[in-house]
Amino acid sequence: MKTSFEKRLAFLQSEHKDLVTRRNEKAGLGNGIYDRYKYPILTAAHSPLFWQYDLNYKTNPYLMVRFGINAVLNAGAIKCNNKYLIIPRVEGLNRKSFFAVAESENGIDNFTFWGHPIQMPETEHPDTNIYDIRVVQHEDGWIYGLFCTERRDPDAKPGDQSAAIAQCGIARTKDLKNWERLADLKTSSPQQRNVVLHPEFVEGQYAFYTRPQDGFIDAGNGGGIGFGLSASIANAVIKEEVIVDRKIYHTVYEAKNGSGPAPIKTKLGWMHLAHGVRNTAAGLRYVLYMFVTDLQDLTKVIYKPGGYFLAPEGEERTGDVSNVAFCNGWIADEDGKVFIYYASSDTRMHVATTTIDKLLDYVVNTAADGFTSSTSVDTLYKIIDANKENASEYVMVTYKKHADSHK
Ligand code: M1P
Repeated sequence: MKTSFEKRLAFLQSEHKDLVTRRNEKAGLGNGIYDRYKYPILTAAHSPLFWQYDLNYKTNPYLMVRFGINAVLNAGAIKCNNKYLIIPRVEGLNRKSFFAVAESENGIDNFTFWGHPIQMPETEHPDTNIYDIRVVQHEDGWIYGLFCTERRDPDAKPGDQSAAIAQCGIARTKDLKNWERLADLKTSSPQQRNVVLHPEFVEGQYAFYTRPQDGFIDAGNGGGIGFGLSASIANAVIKEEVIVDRKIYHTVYEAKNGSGPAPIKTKLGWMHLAHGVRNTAAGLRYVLYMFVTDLQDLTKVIYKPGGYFLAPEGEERTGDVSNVAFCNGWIADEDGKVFIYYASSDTRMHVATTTIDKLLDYVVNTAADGFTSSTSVDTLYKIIDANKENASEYVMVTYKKHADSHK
C-alpha cells in the first residue's frame, strides 16, 4: 500500500506535468495587432518540484515545501539553437529574486526550467536583490544581461529599512550558464532601473537606454527614457544622457516610463516596446506602449502611436502588484514572427504573438497622441469619414442609421 508521502508525491508530479505540458491556444479574435494566449506561460507553480521540495522521505516525511516560489515575472528573452529561451525574475517567498532560464520549442507553451538557476557573480558590493534582466546578443559576440541590482541605501536612517538604491548590473555570457560579471553602469543619476543595451555599436561605442530617476520609486526630475554612450563595457560610464522619450502630462506615461527589451531593427527604424506608468486612486497603473527611432539618429522618435499597446486584462489585472503589464523580453524570428513576453501584475508570465509587418502597420498608421480630448475627436472623425467609402454594406447600414439620427 502506498504511504501518504508516496501518494502526495505522485499527485504533485502529475499536477506539475499537466501544467508544464499543457498546450496553449490563442485567446479570442485579438485586436488585429497581436494575439494573446489563453494560459500564462510561466507561473510560480511551473518551478521544478526538485527546487521546491526536499524529495527524500527521511528528511522531509510530510513532503513540505522547503523553498517556496512566490512569483515568476519580468523575463528577458533570446532565441538560441532554435529554442525560445526566457529568463524570468523568479521570486522566493523571502522577496529575493534570481534568474533562471526556461525553454520552449515553439515559444508559446511547454516552457520548462533548466535544472539550476543562474549563479550570478557579484561585484565587490554584494547585491541584495537582482531583477528584470534584459538579454541582448551584441554585435561584439557576447550575450549581455543588464539587470537591476538593488542594495540598501547606505545613508538610510536606522529606522528606515525600505530606502534602497537601484543601479544597473551588467554581466555577459556565451551560453547563459556561465556569466562574467562586469562593473555596474555609472551615470550621474542617483538611481537607475530599466537599463537596456543597444545591440549594435554606435559611433564605435556601447549604447545604452537608461531611465534616470531621483528616488527608488519616483522618477522625479528624471525626464524619461534616456540614451548614452560608453567606450567601455567592462567599466561602463555614461557621461551624458539625452532624453529620447519624455514623460508627458495626461498620458499613459506621465509618472514614469522605461525601456522594455532591446529594440528590434526594422526597415523603418528601431522599434521599441516600453512601459508607461500613471498614478490613479487605486495606485500605479503600468501599461506597454511603442515608439520607433530613426535608424541614423537613435535619439529621434519618428513614430509613436497614442495610448497604450497592451494593458493588463481580465485575470492579468490582479496579482502581487495589481494593474501592471511589464515587458523586458521579446523575440523576432527570421520569418518576421514576433513573440512578446510580458508579465502581469508582478506575478506571472504571458506571451502575445504578432509580426514585424503588423507592428510596423500599427506604429505608422495609429494616430499619435494629440494630448487633448479635441484632437482625439478629430482623429475619430477622420476614421469615420474614411469609412463612408470603405465600409461593407452591414457597416454602412448602421452608419446611415446613426448619421441620420445626428442631423
Ligand atoms: O511593480 C511594477 C514594476 O515596478 C518597477 O518598475 P519601474 O522601475 O518602471 O517603476 C520594477 O520593480 C518592476 O520590476 C516592477 O514590475
